[in-house]
Amino acid sequence: KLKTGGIDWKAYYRADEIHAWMDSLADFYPGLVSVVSIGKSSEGRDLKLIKISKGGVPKPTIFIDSTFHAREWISSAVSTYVINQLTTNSSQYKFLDKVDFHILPLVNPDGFEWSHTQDRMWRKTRSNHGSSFGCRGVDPNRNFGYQWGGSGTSSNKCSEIYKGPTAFSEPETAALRDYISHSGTDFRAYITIHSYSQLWLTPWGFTSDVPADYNELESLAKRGAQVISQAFGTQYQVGSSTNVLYAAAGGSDDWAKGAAGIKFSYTIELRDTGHFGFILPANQIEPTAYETWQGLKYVANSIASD
Ligand code: ING
Ligand code: ZN
Repeated sequence: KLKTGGIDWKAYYRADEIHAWMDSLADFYPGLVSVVSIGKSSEGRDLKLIKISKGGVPKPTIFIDSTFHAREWISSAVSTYVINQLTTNSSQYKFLDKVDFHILPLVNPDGFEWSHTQDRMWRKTRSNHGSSFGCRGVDPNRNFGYQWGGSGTSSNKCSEIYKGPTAFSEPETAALRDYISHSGTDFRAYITIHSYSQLWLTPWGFTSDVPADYNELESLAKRGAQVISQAFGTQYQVGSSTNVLYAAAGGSDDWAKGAAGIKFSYTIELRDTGHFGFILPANQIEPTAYETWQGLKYVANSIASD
């Protein structure tokens, strides 16, 4: 635990605590870490992204985000665990000579705070699109501009899967798009962390067809899932979103692959399979984060040796 802005993986933390901790890492590891705000949420919160790089020439980069959905608290507990590993144990990870990481723990900080203070089961953003019933928010994972508005989305402002009035209507999804498209980074993997169901999902979400290079995506995901299971026996299912779960257009992984051209684009649905669901007890943070980190290291190693 650092002296300033400390968090741990025994409890869930608030947006301000997570963001302050990220800033403290940038102070503590100036040669390894930088923190930038890639934009602001509807309610004006920073969208803080941490870059972890040993420096030198720009390297192939793994992008990880979490907390698209407000109630999926375990997702940012895992992404912060990854950040903690990559910073406090950086010398242990040889792949950092070959790859950089850009990590955005709280894509939807407004919804996350709403889930902490008002409604534990909140999913969407907190934007106001003029619903006559006073309904707020858009499903950020239906708001991306690749096949936007297709299967598994809704035009109803009160729906949990409201796609928004237009693609990228939300400042949060627009900021993510702009960062990935314009930062000039060579992104090789896009990994968005959700919960729950224990799934390692590939595109597409808009169709039951699979990408032309599906065999490569599936092979890496299956090996990653195998590595996860070796920690505590947690079983993950692997396949495309539509085929394993349900059709849902406008997801960020479809956009990352289809529009941004990032080859290894995945959605990971963490523990559990429904017993606790979104309300995963804090005593499962450490094992969940540890096992997921094993799978993510496998991805990092395979991109580093590419
Ligand atoms: N599940 C995802 C959702 O947004 C998903 C599933 C993944 C849909 C990828 C589309 C693309 O509905 C959760 N739990 O949020
Ligand atoms: Zn989700």
